[in-house]
Amino acid sequence: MNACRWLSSTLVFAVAGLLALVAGCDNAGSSGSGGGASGDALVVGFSQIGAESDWRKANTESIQSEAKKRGIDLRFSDAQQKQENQIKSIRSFIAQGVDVISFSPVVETGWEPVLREAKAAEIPVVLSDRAVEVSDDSLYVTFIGSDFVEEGRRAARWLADATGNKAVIAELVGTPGSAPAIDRKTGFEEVIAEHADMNIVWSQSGNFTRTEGKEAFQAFLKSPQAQEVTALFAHNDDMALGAIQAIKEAGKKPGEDILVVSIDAVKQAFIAMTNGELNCTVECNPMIGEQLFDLIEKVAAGEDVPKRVAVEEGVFTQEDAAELLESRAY
Ligand code: GZL
Repeated sequence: MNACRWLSSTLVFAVAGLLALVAGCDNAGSSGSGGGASGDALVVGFSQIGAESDWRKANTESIQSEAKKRGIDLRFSDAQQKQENQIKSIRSFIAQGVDVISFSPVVETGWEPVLREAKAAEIPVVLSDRAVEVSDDSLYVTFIGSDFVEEGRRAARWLADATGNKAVIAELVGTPGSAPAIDRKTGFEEVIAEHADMNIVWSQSGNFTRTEGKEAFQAFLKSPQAQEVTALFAHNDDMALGAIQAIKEAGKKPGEDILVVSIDAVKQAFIAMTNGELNCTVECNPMIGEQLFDLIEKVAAGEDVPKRVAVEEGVFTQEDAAELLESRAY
């Protein structure tokens, strides 16, 4: 996208400015070819999933603040967790002729048509946070995100250690069809399959939100089957915090009657661990703005980048929580 620039009042600059102004505005809104800004500001279209969790809000803040720090013209859209909104935004970015498109895909499938349109417009695509399932991986240049399978394994390993490999488990699943929901479940089940006395007896989506996590678990706690449950595995902290509220309202002690292990490691999870209500949270780092724009700037400059970039993260328990709480950035 060419930025319309306002120049000083001398005749030479005025004429040059007028020509640049006409040229720049001609490109605004036309179906530009993308692939490189003729102005000096890099123009990036970013489609964010929504604001469904504390993790997502921190991820958005990291992306927006890093773009501002770098003087990048960020066209940012919030899809309210709806794929059709993300597809509309990506089409708009193509029409605007942005230099690079980046997005966090709410689910893994259904992206090929719009990614083919971006490729036809010669606009490179960078996946942020979550992966897509496509038949042709040239439809995106690179993907930066966490290893969700390993996050699921880490949650299961903690639970096995904490229970002597014996737990009757309820599971709150993330958004159906999303990479983190699919992969965290895969990793968790891979580890508990090694222990005959660790079994998932109930599994339902809470769509990564606190409200839906509470509602789903509240209903489950009313069932006879809930009486045998000794542990809850939630695919993110927000659903775990909703379920913790439901457990307390049912007259039980979260963290004791029902152990709770989740993923993200947001600040509210650290507070719940200091209160003894959450037992373990596996880190999934949302603060990827710097790494993301390093990649995007390289892609815009036509430099080679790895197809997959991982994000470093750890595991935190009640023993860590008090001393680390203040240092948590999200
Ligand atoms: C994980 C991210 C997930 C978080 C949730 O990288 O995609 O989405 O775990 C968020 O909190 O909603």
